[in-house]
Amino acid sequence: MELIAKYHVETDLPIQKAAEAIAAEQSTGTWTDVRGQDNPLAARVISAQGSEVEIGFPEELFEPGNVPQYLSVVAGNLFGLGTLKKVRLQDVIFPQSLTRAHKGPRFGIEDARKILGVFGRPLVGTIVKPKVGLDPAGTAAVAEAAVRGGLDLVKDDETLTDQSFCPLIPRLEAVMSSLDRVEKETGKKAFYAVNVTAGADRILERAEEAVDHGANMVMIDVLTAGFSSLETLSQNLNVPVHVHRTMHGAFTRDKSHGISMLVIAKLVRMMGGTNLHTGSYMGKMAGETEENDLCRDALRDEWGGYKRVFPVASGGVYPAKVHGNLDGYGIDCIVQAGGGVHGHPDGTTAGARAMVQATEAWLKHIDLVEYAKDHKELEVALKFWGC
Ligand code: RUB
Ligand code: CA
Repeated sequence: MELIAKYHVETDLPIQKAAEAIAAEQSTGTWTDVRGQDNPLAARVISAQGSEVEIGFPEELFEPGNVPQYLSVVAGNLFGLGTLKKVRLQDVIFPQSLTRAHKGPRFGIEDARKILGVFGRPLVGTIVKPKVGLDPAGTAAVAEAAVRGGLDLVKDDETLTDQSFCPLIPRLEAVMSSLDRVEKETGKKAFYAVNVTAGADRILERAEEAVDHGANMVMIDVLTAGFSSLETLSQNLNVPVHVHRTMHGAFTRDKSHGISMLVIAKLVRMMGGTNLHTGSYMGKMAGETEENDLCRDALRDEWGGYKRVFPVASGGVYPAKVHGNLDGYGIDCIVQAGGGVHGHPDGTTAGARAMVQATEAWLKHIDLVEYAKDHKELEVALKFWGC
């Protein structure tokens, strides 16, 4: 069995030669022939046409379970090859020997739904804003207001971890006691994804401490912390893991160079994320529709025996953007807004209600403007931000 990697390549070389250079550099070869390079670990060119190349890597090249090592092969030195002007890793088809080496999510879509008791509709979430500057009590007040407005998930910003202005454990305790109060009063449950991102030497300890102090979900910035840190969390914690993709633009944005979001989505599912930011169909960071579709399917289709993962539509989302995102992602997704909740003229609770109402309208196949006629928070939001 092989691992198959698909690349987009721009080069002045004949495409076959460029493909051979990638296969050699990433397996047994180097810039000049060396004795013994034609050994069974040599990668082969499966196809090279136009600018699209497929390379087959023998599965024995890989150390099962070692995700950094997989990346050093399929996404390693080739990006620096002087003969290639641009190269983008578009997709990776993993052999069973590697998918079997990872357990995937302990908590998938169905588990998260059971915890919340929410079925048959998308989850609606928020990022606490302002993203930094609030203290623990301030963060908890915003979280409480959001959940009182009907939201299912509240999360930290990717830049908030354990800084002195808002230390993690006091913040977590304040938010969880607010959410407990809301649950006792109204029966409404919500996740708080506390950002436990830290260096590899501390992340598990930090996450375990968070769970000991009542965390019902943790969040990790997977690309800055590393895929193996995500796997460490997902396999050791008894709570779902929300995965933010900050830094992805450095390699996903250029459609002819870098690494596709699809590859990141597959790795996050293998490593056990429960929710992954996959981009908005409409919003300030709107991705390419086709790439969003591919990520959505990679997270939710049958694959590797893994549980299903929620795609998260986020970034510049507000009520008028909800329908476009739900048309793309369907019911099994999380639609999430920061500014689009807390920037509502009537405050966070009203902003949360407007997002929930926009979601209800989509579920009922009712036009947003029509629905807003008897849903005042949505009406105010549409007037304020446009529709
Ligand atoms: C969005 C926000 C997130 C985005 C990142 O805030 O804080 O970091 O999710 O984008 P707001 P993506 O709703 O105020 O724009 O999810 O595409 O990685
Ligand atoms: Ca953010």
